[in-house]
Amino acid sequence: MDTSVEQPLNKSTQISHNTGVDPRDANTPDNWVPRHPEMVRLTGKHPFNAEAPLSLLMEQGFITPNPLHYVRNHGPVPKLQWETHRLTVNGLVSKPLILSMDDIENLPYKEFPVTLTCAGNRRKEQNMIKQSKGFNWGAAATSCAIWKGVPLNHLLKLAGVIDEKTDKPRYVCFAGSDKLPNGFYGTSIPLEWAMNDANDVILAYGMNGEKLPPDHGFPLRAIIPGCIGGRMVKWLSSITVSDKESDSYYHYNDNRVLPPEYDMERATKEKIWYNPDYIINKLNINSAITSPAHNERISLSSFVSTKEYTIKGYAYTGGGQKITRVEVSLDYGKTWLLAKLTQPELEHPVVLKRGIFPIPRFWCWSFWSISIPLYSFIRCEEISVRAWDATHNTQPNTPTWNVLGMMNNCHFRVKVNTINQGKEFFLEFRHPTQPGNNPGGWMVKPEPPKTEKTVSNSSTSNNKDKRTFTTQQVEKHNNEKDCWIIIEKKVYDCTRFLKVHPGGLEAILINAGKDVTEEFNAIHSSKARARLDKFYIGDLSDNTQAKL
Ligand SMILES: Nc1nc2c(c(=O)[nH]1)N[C@H]1C(S)=C(S)[C@@H](COP(=O)(O)O)O[C@H]1N2
Ligand SMILES: [Mo]
Repeated sequence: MDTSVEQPLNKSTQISHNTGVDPRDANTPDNWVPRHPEMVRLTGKHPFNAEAPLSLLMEQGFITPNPLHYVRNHGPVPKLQWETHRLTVNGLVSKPLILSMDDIENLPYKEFPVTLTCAGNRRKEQNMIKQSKGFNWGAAATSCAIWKGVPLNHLLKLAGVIDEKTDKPRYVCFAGSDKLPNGFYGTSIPLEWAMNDANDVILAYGMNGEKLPPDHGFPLRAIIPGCIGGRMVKWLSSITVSDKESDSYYHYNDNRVLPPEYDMERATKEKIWYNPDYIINKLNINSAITSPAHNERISLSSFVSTKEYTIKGYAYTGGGQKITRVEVSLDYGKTWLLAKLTQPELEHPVVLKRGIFPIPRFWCWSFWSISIPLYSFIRCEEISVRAWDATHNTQPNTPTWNVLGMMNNCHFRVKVNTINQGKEFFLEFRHPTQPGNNPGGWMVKPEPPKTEKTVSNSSTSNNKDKRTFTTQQVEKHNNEKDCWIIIEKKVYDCTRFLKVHPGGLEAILINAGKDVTEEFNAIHSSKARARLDKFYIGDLSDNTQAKL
């Protein structure tokens, strides 16, 4: 590892970098991709979407070690080779290029830290209000690494980009190598954004002094500082300069904030996906409390010996703006206390080496902390946080639900409860949610107990001659012509559904014949569950254990 990358600001707890293949990936197309066992999986076994446990992420400090960086994969990781991979640069250019990775590595480079954030960060809070179309991100869909790569403007000049200065709209379209149910992953940004040197758009082949790990786009990906993660195409295979935006399905159908009254049906009917006003590019301002952690406790007896508690967290914003202040409230936002801010980016050796722009751009997260006397918790029911940036933009008090569950940035609230165990009294803290289907969080409503009525209303009642199957019997129906699955001990024959499944045929087929409860619940709404009722054929017999 390049030593300039290591820096004193990290109090990194040693985490293993020699992560092997996780047994959970054994029967998936990703059975060759090394992954850290502590990553919290959010979409069952496959595809891999994961975040680090929030406290573990924060313990790493400013730079996130590669194995703990959040991952967002729409499908299987393409198996690419450094030696054979090629990048094509074409479209509105006078000298189209086909470059090898060695060619790219021999071009000038920039190296600097950037915080990547998925536009779905903190989505589970929205899902607790109403299930959106997206899976349950907690507050750790954000991570920071040192990226190294060729400036995109340099490459485009080499290719002889045509009419760079035109007043007509021009776009740089990126395409990945991951073939998904609706074609290759791809998206675009305005050409002008890519050409402005101060925007630092690069095509990266290095991450924290190493080659990119497979999950993060090996061998090449786009890094667009200040932008949502969704535009930073991984496994990059082509760049096209065009007078139109990317034609990828994913450019239009993902990473948009639709008005709250739109559900999927209405959005598609009204073709609202193509409304340019709803695209997300720059990140919005956001912050979260990371200490106290969820379920952290303070014994009231410690009030005698310890006088203070330090509340901590992160904050970030988009477009290179500076976070200028973070405030904490202990009384539901009636009054706010000013937290101490640190911006490790400004002192980072890699940043100092390249020099700070006359007007500094902030591409990274900031950290904040505030020490309060322990007794201030006594009447406190909730700790909340909000950040402000240089444009005096701040976070809203309440979330605005939208069908893709994007850009949630309402005040992050941690509840404070007093509990007792025997004679001991504790303060116990609860975060709004826990990532994935993990239980816990004050926003999570307890499951209503299953009454006779709810059971008889469910799919079982539609079938008079109810059949039962063993897991071994279900396992045999594992292909495109005959495909059964198990969800919560119910067996479904979804052969007829395969072709029309919105998530694609593959998504079901890799689980054919298996128990998919975890996968299904991670991403589907109750509506989807209702749609499945038609395919219900019977129950799993009690003497077989469902394999999870
Ligand atoms: N080719 C490709 N690029 C992709 C994606 C993908 O699924 N395929 N996911 C995008 C999304 S939504 C995000 S948030 C970032 C995540 O990058 P990471 O997995 O390295 O954290 O990659 C983006 N680039
Ligand atoms: Mo994302």
